[in-house]
Amino acid sequence: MAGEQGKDHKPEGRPELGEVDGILLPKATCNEWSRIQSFQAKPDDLLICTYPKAGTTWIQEIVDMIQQEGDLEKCQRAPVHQRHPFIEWARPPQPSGVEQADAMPSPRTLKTHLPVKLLPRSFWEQKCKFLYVARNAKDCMVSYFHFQRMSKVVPDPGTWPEYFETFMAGKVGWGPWYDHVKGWWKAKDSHHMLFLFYEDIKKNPKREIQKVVQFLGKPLDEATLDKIVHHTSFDVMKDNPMANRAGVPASPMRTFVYFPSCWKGTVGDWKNHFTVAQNERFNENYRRKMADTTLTFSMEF
Ligand code: PPS
Repeated sequence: MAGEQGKDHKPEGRPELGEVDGILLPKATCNEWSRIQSFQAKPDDLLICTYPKAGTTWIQEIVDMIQQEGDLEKCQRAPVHQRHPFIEWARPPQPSGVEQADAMPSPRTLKTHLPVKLLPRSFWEQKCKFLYVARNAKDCMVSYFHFQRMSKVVPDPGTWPEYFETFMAGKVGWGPWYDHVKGWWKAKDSHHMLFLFYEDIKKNPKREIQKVVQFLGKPLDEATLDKIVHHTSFDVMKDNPMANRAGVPASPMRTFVYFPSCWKGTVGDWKNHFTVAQNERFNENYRRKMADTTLTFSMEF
C-alpha cells in the first residue's frame, strides 16, 4: 500500500495531479475515477458545488445550521468534512468520498468541486438540488495560492508570478476557474439550483442566508436566522474547531490548521498581491475568456 501511494507523490511528499478530460485533479481521484463516475445520487441529495476557495466551508456551515434549525450542538456533531462527504475525494487508505456518501443516511448533503462536465450523471438524472457558490477569480487565485503554499496535500504553487500564470492557464486542481463558473451558471437555467456569490454573502449575509432558507424549504424564525448569521461569520467560524478542521489530527501530509493565519475571508485581498502589470494582463485575458457569458462579479467593495 505504501508503495502504491508513493507512486503518486513527488520526492518532497507533495501529491501529483492527474488529468481527466483535460481537467487536472489529484492523482488519487483520477485512480478512483470510474467509481466516482458511477456514484449513485438520490433524489433528495443536496449538492454543494464550488470552485476551490470560493467559500465552500462557509456555505457548508450555513447549510448545516439551517438544516439543524440553528441547533449549535447538532452542528458540532462532526467536523464539517465528515458532515458533508466530498464525493471526488480519495486518499487511500482513508474512506473515499464515495464510500462516505454511500454509508450516509438520507437526506444527504454532499460537496463537490467538479466542473459540470465531470459531474457524475446520476446527479442530473435524479434531479438533485444544487447550491453553487461563486467567488471572483482574483480572490480565488490568491486564496488558492496561499492554500497550496500551506498545505502539503496539493502541489507546490511555485512563486506568486509563476502561480499567476498557472492559474490563468487553468493548470490547477479542478481546472480553469473560467469554465467552472460559466458551466455552472449555464446549468442553473435547466436544473434546480441556487446560485450565490461569495461577495454577496459577505455584503449582506442575512439576505443571502434567507435565500438558502427558502431554497431548502425550511422556514426559520428571525432569532434563529440572526443566530446563524452570527455563528457563520468569519470571526466565529475561525474559532470553531468543527468548521476550521483544527480538530483533524496532524499528519505528515497535513501540517496546518484549516483556518491558517493567512486566511482573511475578505473581498479584494487580490489588491495586496497583483502588480499593476499583472492586473492589466489579467483583465485583458479575463475579458476574452468571459466574453461569452452574462455572469459578472464584484471584485472589490
Ligand atoms: S476549500 O478548501 O476549497 O473547501 O476552501 P473554501 O472553504 O472554498 O474557501 C476558503 C476561503 O473561504 C474563506 N471563508 C470565509 N470567508 C468569509 N466568512 C466565513 N465565515 C468564511 N469561512 C471561510 C476563507 O477565509 C478562505 O478565503 P481566503 O481569501 O483565503 O481568506
